[in-house]
Amino acid sequence: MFSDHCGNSAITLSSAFNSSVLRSFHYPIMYPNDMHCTWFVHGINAASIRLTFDDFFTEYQYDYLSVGRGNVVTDDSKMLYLSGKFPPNSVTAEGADMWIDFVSNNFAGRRGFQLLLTWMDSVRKTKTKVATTFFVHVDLKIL
Ligand SMILES: [Ca+2]
Repeated sequence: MFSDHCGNSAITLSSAFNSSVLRSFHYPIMYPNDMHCTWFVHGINAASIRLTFDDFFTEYQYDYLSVGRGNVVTDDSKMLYLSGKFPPNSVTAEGADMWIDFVSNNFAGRRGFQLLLTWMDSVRKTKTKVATTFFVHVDLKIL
């Protein structure tokens, strides 16, 4: 497993830096085989964290993205388990923490994903300063 392709596993959002982009390694070029990446998103004083799918394409039934609430990866906290190319528009985890986990198997990649992570101060209210002025790119690079 190539966890060294995953970039920084901790992604912090705050009212000043309230959104972040998470891309799969090499996006939009095919991600490698045998990857296992886990990212933990924490929003300082956030009421919820929203993940929006800008783009998503993984090998159907073999390469999976999981998303859950909280800061521990468990089946109980899992909210989404996705492969292929038809994600929902977004998923929102109540609370200040969300985890994201990606696993690819030993053959055949796809272009991967680009996800927008947004800090929210209530369950359905997004702060307005998202994305343009305060934009943090989390580009996944070999450490
Ligand atoms: Ca695969």
